[in-house]
Amino acid sequence: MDPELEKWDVLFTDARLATMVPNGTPYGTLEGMALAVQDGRIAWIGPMAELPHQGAKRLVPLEGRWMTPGLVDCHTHLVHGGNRAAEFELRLTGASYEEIARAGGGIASTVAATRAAEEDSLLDQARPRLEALLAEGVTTVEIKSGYGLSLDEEAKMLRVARRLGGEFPVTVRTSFLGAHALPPEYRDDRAGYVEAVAAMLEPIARAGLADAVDAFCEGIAFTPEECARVFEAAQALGLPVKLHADQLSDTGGAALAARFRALSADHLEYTSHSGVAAMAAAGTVAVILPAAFYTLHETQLPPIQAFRDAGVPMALATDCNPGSAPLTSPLLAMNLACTLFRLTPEEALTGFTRTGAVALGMGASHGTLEVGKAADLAVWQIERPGELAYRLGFNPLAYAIRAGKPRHLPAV
Ligand code: DI6
Ligand code: FE
Repeated sequence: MDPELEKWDVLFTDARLATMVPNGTPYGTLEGMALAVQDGRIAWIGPMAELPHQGAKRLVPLEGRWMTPGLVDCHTHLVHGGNRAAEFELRLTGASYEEIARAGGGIASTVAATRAAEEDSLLDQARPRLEALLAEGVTTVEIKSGYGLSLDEEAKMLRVARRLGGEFPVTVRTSFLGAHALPPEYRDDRAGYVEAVAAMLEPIARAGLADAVDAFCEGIAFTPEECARVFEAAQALGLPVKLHADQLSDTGGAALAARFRALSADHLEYTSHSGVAAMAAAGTVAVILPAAFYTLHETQLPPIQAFRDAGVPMALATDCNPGSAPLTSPLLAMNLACTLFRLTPEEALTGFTRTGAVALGMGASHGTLEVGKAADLAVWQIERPGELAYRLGFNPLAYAIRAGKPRHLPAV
């Protein structure tokens, strides 16, 4: 056989690996390592001294730099029309997020801007936000619909999400969030809209536009019973579910998510201890979203210690959305989670890698540095992994690799 064919595609040498696989050391650290990539997957990991003489088509000496799994941003509303800076200014004069929503602003104003935008314009608007995530090492991103609120408009948003995945070196997972808000044309017919959402699922699924189904369970959005109706329709189609749960009040959202074996329940500031226990029993991931807490001046802390005590895995995400979390920085989300919620930097990085992947149903293939997993990697100019959560507004990414392909060529 041609010896060239035997060679690995890429070989990283002299690396410090934060594998994020529990091995008794913080971050699952392995030092003095080599990592080989073949066909977009991690093919070999081992000490430099045990490196086989296989050779590689491309050799990348890391000179002791840290490598982590590529970041997984498991909760975003990245595709949307317009922005809500005016609402930000209103809130600073005293109006609350809920008051603005009840007065017809909030999500409804983004629905109007999203409906008014052509598909290509939505794509143009989303690109720079995605580029900002990629610049900080994101290799997988979840993108929700939820600002269209009709079959055609939700499908438009999800097509834009799919197109972003085709255009950029990133894995995109989509969630259908038809039950995000009541659209104006259904103002007096809640039940009718919930049935309409349930009916949207089949064509959305048939078009391959949704990897999961999400809903907003909240006083200003949908009741647990209404969300359950949507979840039943999702499960009948074999689609996994997720839930915006207990963000502004305790509506029993965590327990509802657990009842449907949701991949994740997200936000959770007001989740009760019985909700935590239900999530633990169901294996539902808690997605922590500190940017929304920060932006809304929330004071109710999510039950972080209860999640730890119950063994509920915590993921972390930007929640990138135009209202409650206009954030496109996973590193700042890590800092906020540590500073506001007392996550450890290791929990924060775990939340953006291993557990973020689990929250998307991708735990078997993504989120850690392990042989056989996707070669989605991030290389950082740092002395210790805790630096990723420590700074505000500084990006130490050297470069990222997605499916084995360097996104930015390393300067070697
Ligand atoms: N919770 C959120 O964080 C976003 N949606 C939701 O249900 C906020 C959406 C927005 O304000 O536009
Ligand atoms: Fe959200």
